[in-house]
Amino acid sequence: MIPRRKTTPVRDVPHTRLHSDSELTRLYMFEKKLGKGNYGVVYQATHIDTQTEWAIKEIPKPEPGHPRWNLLDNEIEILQKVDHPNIIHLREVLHTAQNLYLAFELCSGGDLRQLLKRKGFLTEDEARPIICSLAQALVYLHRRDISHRDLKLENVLLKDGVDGVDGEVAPVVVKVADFGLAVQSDVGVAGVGTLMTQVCGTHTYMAPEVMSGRGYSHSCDVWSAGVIMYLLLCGHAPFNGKSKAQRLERMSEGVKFPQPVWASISDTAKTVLSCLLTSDPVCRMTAYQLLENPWITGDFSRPVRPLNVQELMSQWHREHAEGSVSTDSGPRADAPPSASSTQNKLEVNGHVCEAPQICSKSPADGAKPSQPKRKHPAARKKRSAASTGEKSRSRRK
Ligand code: PIT
Repeated sequence: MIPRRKTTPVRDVPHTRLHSDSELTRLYMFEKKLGKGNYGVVYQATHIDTQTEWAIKEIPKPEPGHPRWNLLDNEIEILQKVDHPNIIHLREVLHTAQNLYLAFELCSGGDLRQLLKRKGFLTEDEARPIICSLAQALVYLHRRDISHRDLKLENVLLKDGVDGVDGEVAPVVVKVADFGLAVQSDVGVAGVGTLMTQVCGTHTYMAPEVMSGRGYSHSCDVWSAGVIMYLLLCGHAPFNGKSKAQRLERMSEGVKFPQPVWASISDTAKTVLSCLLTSDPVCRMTAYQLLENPWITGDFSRPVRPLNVQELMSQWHREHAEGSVSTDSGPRADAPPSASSTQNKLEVNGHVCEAPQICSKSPADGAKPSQPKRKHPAARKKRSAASTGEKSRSRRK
């Protein structure tokens, strides 16, 4: 069980009031433009006293009382609460009369969209550490009841350049950025209680429950992580459509793998994608379950834990199916309350999970019990997919 947050401590990020922009240029030397995000331009800059490199986002101040102030205050408050190796670090906030400046750690390698544009697609071995880091950042945020709500390739930054020998992607450190749409809900709210309903984010990455205006929670970030993983592995978005209705229809049908490149991608990766891109948010994999998945850990020797209530219930039914349980003699004393299952649907406390998930099945590929255990990627050196017995491309564009 994931421990829930009590209160999230706020880091002591210095706030400096400056009289003019020239005072700012005495502190920092502004260099090249790194990018343009929501409501601001990001520059590389050197802190003159320490000769250290930073990324500074310049945001024009809205009029006093403008609703954008609430968004900015919220963004800064969340940035002050986070401290994780895979989340961009806010160092300092500076104000002049016209502008707000947020000084972040420097990520000089660009973002995942630029990387994908250069490479076309990534191999599983290249994508795995990126998805693992993303999952670690999401577990951290979701434990604090923070939903990012705008995860996309552009918002995942690379700490350093990644071009290794022969066009291979060298090991990367990625950082989640742009908390402009993030929210921290009251304890438990985004996780299990009252749901958010505001439609926000970017269409390609938007979970169906967000797009349709139904209530949503942290699990919308997991959907976006699934879209990112799909894009990284094949270079195409998983769900397209001319209209919102068509996109929603395709999402409810489940993820498909039509491009030829999928033929050389492991079933384990496809299973993970099916679990991340499950349209019912209750049945969707969590960030924590993603971290524990064999595609990430490489450990195929342990049975995968049930991923959701539906799977838990299926497991319960399997375990109780033989002999002792008579289904027509009323519920057993140890039957989970208010749960019932029909062939393809399972109702848990009033919620019906639609499509049956395959996520906790032992992976068909590479799941030989005799395989050597691999350590978690965070603690191990990179090993090739071949050593895990997984079918994996060794392509290079
Ligand atoms: C870069 C390079 C870099 C940091 C950033 C961008 C930061 C972007 C950012 C934007 C936000 C936010 C957090 C981080 O809330 O080193 O290209 O709106």
